[in-house]
Amino acid sequence: MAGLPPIDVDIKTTCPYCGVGCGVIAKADQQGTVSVRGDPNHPANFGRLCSKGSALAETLGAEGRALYPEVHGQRASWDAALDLVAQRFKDTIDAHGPDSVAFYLSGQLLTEDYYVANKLMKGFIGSANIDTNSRLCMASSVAGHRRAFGADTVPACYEDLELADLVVLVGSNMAWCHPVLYQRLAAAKAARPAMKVVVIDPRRTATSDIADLHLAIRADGDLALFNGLLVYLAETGAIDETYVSNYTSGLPEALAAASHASLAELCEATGVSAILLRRFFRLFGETQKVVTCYSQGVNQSCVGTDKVNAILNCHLATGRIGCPGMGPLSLTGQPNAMGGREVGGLANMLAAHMALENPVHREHVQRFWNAPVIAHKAGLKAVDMFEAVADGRIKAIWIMSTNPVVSMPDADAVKAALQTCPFVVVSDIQKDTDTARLAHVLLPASGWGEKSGTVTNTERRISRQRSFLALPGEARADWWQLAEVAKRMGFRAHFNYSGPSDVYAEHAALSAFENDGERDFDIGAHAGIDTEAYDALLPFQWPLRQDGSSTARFFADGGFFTPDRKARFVPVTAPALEEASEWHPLTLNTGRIRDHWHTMTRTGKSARLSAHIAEPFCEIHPADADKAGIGDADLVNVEGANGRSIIVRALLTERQMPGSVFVPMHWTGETAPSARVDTLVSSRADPISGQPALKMSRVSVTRHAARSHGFLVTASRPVDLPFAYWAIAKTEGGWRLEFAGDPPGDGWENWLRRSLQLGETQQFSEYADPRGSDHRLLAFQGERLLAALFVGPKPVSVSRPWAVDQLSLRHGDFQARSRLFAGRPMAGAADKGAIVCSCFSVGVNQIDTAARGGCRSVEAIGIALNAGTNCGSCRPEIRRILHATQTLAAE
Ligand SMILES: Nc1nc2c(c(=O)[nH]1)N[C@H]1C(S)=C(S)[C@@H](COP(=O)(O)OP(=O)(O)OC[C@H]3O[C@@H](n4cnc5c(=O)[nH]c(N)nc54)[C@H](O)[C@@H]3O)O[C@H]1N2
Ligand SMILES: Nc1nc2c(c(=O)[nH]1)N[C@H]1C(S)=C(S)[C@@H](COP(=O)(O)OP(=O)(O)OC[C@H]3O[C@@H](n4cnc5c(=O)[nH]c(N)nc54)[C@H](O)[C@@H]3O)O[C@H]1N2
Ligand code: SF4
Ligand SMILES: [Mo]
Repeated sequence: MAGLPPIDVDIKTTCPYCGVGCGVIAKADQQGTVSVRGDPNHPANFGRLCSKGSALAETLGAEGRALYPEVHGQRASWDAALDLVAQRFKDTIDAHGPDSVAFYLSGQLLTEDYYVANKLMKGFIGSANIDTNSRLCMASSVAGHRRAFGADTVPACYEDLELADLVVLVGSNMAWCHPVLYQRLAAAKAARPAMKVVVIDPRRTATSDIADLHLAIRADGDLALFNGLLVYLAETGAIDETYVSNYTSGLPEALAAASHASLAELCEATGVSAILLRRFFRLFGETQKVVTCYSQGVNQSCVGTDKVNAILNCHLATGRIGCPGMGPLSLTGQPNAMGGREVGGLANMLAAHMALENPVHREHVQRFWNAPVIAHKAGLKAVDMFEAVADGRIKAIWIMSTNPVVSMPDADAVKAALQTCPFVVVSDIQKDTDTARLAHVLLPASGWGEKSGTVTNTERRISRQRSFLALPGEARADWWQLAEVAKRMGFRAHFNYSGPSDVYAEHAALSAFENDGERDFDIGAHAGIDTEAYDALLPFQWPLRQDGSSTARFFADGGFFTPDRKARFVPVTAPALEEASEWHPLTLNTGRIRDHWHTMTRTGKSARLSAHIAEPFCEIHPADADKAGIGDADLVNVEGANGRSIIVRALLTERQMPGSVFVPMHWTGETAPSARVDTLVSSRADPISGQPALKMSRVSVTRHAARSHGFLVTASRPVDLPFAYWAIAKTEGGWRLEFAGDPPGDGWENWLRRSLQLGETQQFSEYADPRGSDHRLLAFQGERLLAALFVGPKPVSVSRPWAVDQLSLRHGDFQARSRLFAGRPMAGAADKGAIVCSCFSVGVNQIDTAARGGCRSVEAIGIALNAGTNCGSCRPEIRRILHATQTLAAE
């Protein structure tokens, strides 16, 4: 495989997190120390990186890596492990047919990995039981595109955001989830203040801080909203009649379906006042250059596909598509969500944007692959797939680059299904993920920096990921694992790739195979590309046809991929309002935070990224909290309609709408076992796309009573955690732990000694208040703090950032040590407060003080404190703090 890794050489690669797809320049020195910076020449980011991208080097550590194959928890050779996987899959297929096996993959795989998996399953095993976490992410957008355009085409590009006069963000927290694109938008708006931004989200998020208009929409109110907009556009003469008659069909039917609601009903269905509705409609109607971006607030819904089409209908009706500064833009979440779609790695798709249900396409693909069979019907989509595992229809599953025991809805059912499945293979870079723990065979994968291939971002731009690190232990690339199993299943000649460039060349050739402009996805220019050219590949947008022609945008002049080349309006109707439930009165909305990535197997390794938000939480409106007797910083039980419940910290905020709560998806069995939110999330899915409604389950929230609450900073990770609630996070020099539950039977000191595996001779300093309820214990080694434990009957008021800093300071004399008992800086000394800027570790109190001292802008704060001057991800929060301080001063 790959030769020696380059030392002290700048390697151009791509960030492995979100779908913005930023270019990164990485370098490793002799000792393996890695540095990263943004690639100034990459057209996605022009040198910028967000907090996660800038902290990439901190997430590459050896800690927890899977280093060699394991079979039933025992180390095994690659040969033994691969033989076993091939044999078990073959035996299962022989005994029960091809549909008794499945692959569950990920939008974080490289295109080459994905291509090999899809080819093996659909062309050689002969089943379409290959689905991916993109089902939870992009499926509704794919289905919406295919219904309207005849293909899964993203018509716009990033530059359109900068050229637009109105940008509408629907169900997207772009400031936190696509931060570099958000920064491009914010910069464009600052340079051209006439540009307007509308945010449509039930919550007031960091993204809404630059919005001219925020519509706090009721869950799933989007469908009524965009239907209302379509009717408004028709009534006010904003329809582009020429575009509609030349390039589309079905507007009258779509209008008829949309026309039912009165204004009052529209207000009811959307939860938005008539004044704000009119303002939005007028803005949209009057502005020609409109871009509508949408993400999980649209896709993750039982009516996700209809929501996508309601948005596309408005763009088609006004002809605002495919021209500079105009168009719908589905923001893709994962780094290679798009690549996965291009190779057809979903249960209802074929390769190269061909359709599984189309016999001509099936024949093309089978002939191109020279395959013995070809899947002829759609396979099981994610939710159905795990149900089939549970009821025994699927008897062998291979899970690669995803953590479904955490991220699937009804996650405990998924866990139980895997526990009973006869054969589970997991390929991951980490060995202790909640899913990897259930593997019969664990295959160690090479990770970012070690692997090589291509990814496609939101704007159809294909970039290389290049390796610059040696493979750790026996880790191997995912495509290689799949190809080796394919060979062992008897398909040697068809999977004999010498490297990822071979796979890519074949993928490119298939995209052009008998494609006379009939299919959008065409990178025929790279058919048969050699390794040298592949290694030198610069980022480019598809299509890039054999003759070198390309296009940055689609559909300005029609040319849709339907049989008559016309786009389809899809008539959609808003769902009936859900009945209020007495037992589960609140809507559970879920999603992401700024500095963590999904199940935290990588970002959780960085102290810097763990500082911003270190605990799972439930955002709740103060009025709802009040009704339930919940105070800020209380712990709460969130109970789902399935009777399961989680424990998380309450965060009272008016940014949350009454009747709805928000819980992030990131915490796991490894980091906070009582806080796996997907155990409560219902697996109800959109009937067209199969995408589950991850943002609208029913829950109730009550105060969680615990006898003891505690906070611990410690140099080593505690091993024994017997508490109802705990959440652990990495810090500089150690760990921080929040916990609550019954006090340990043998006392705090014994527990601490056991949990931190401290020797019998370890001395503790102890403070207990006279009533015996407040305990503080300190352990030192020389001048170094090993552990500081703070326990009380209520959530303990300790300054967390200050306590964390004590781990890396020296504590020379007795006085300095006993000061730690206070749990906060001495009177007069500064307490920086909760971390806002993770790059420079600047806290909210420091920003507040600087604001009171005269700093009036985000730039001024940057000059005074450096905050916000590196990655810029915290700039929306700084702006918010400045605003709050200034408002208070004015009162
Ligand atoms: N920091 C960070 N960034 C990420 C990721 C990460 O884990 N961490 N993951 C990446 C991935 S894979 C994805 S898919 C993207 C997701 O990116 P986003 O979709 O932007 O993120 P989410 O937080 O899932 O949800 C977006 C918003 O939808 C809102 N919402 C909920 N229900 C509704 C509704 O009915 N209507 C409307 N209009 N809005 C609603 C929520 O309040 C939330 O603010 O982020 C990518 N980027
Ligand atoms: N409630 C709720 N649930 C959600 C969502 C939500 O908004 N709300 N969002 C959904 C969405 S949009 C998404 S995309 C999913 C994401 O959910 P997951 O895909 O389950 O989350 P990740 O943590 O990204 O999992 C990636 C896994 O791959 C491993 N890995 C990293 N690199 C490699 C590699 O190169 N090869 C291999 N083999 N493994 C690797 C990581 O260690 C990790 O275990 O969650 C979904 N679940
Ligand atoms: S915005 Fe951040 S997470 Fe997304 S690709 Fe760019 S650097 Fe990576
Ligand atoms: Mo996603």
